[in-house]
Amino acid sequence: MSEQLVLSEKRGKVGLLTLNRPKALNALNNEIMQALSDALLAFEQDEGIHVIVLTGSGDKAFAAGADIKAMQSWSYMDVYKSDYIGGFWETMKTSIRKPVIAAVNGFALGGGCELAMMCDMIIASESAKFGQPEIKLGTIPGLGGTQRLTRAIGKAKAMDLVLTGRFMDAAEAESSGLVARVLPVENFVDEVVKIAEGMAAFSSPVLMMAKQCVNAALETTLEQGLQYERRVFHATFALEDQKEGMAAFVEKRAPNFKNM
Ligand code: CO8
Repeated sequence: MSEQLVLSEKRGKVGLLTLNRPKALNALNNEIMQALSDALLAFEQDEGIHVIVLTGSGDKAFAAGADIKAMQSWSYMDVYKSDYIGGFWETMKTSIRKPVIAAVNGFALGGGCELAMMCDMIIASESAKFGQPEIKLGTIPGLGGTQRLTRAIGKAKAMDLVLTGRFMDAAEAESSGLVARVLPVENFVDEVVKIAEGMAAFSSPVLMMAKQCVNAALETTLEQGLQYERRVFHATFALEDQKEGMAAFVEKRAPNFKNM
């Protein structure tokens, strides 16, 4: 039996997905991206799961990029026709409404860094290394590296990484704004899952609404974003969970969200 390319595990209300090509530092090919897409959609459809965590197997890499061995002999038409990996973002953008945390435990390079940036939040281990080294291969980032990285860390740092191909360590990634938190290497994934469990205890529809609003900030003018946020804020008052959350606060007890 062939090895599973993406391992899927439920930990309470947290869905943990692990890229599983450790010998190739979890390099991304069409098969692993299809498996990841399927696994994400399965958790999206599972009402018991509120938050998804994505990490890499082995202790060396989240993902060391697109699979260079698979790509090396491709012609322009091969890449164009296959839209190599490109369709994955469509799934993330339109179908995955639950929060996805990238737990980056080692190298997140090229497509690996781009995959982490497609997630809603990046938590890095102290050993994490980020980079867009495509320039060394005679190509450029093709999954958002020039766009998302620039929005995340600004032009100066993005130009530095994209034009020199150098790697950025976890501390620099955190101070640059790419990474939300840096955690010790020891028990790293378990600690990220704990953070995810904390989020997963909240109302699932409200988590989705909050995610949608933060993402809107990247696509709209400030005025449009503020309008959008206000409408969604109003909409939360139609939820039982808003009634429960505020009642629990007033009654000095823990809320019991029903996800409705
Ligand atoms: N693709 C395929 N195999 C890889 C990759 C990769 N990206 N990265 C590592 N591997 C393999 C190695 O070939 C090696 O396999 P083998 O033992 O069979 O030779 C194994 O993983 C271990 O790697 P190393 O021996 O090189 O390990 P080191 O610790 O010496 O080095 C590094 C680790 C620094 C991470 C090094 O492996 C490296 O530089 N890897 C390549 C990083 C890179 O350039 N990434 C960018 C790839 S291009 C890309 O991602 C473009 C995305 C655009 C998508 C476009 C869609 C439209």
